[in-house]
Amino acid sequence: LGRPHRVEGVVVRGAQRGRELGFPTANVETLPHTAIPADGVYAGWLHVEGEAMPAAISVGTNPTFDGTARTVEAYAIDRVGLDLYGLHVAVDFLAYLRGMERFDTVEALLERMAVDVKRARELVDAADTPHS
Ligand code: FMN
Repeated sequence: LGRPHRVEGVVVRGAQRGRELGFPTANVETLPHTAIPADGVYAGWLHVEGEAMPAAISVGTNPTFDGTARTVEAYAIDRVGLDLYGLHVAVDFLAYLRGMERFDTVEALLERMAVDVKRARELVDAADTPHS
C-alpha cells in the first residue's frame, strides 16, 4: 500500500476499563461498511485535530473480558489524560504486531500490552512522518 490504511470515526465510551488498566484507549465508532483490518494489535497513529500521535491499536472483541462487540481502540502512547469523547478522529494502521489473544489473567494482558506499546513506539519512530 502506498500509505497506511485509515479508519475514521467519532470517539465513544467503551467499557471504561482502559483507564483502570493504565492504558486508556479511544474507542472509535466506525461507519457501516468500514474496512476494518483483521483482529489483532497494530502500531500506527491516532490523528486528533491535526495532531498525529503514535499509537498502539487493538481490533477485536476483547476476549480476555469475554467481550462480544468488535471494537477499534487506539492507545495514544505517552499521552495520558486525553479526553477525546465526541471528537472525530482517524486511526492509521502502520504495522501488524500480533493476533488478538485471550489471556488467563489481566496481569498477563497488561504485561503483553506493555511489550506491544514499546514495539509500536519503535516502529512509529522508525517510520516516515505520518500522513496528515
Ligand atoms: N484485549 C484482549 O482481550 N486481548 C488482547 O490481546 C488485547 N491486546 C491489546 C493490545 C493493546 C496495545 C491495546 C491498547 C488493547 C488490547 N486489548 C486486548 C484490549 C483491552 O482489553 C481493552 O483496551 C481494555 O479492556 C479496555 O477496554 P475499554 O476501552 O472498552 O474500557
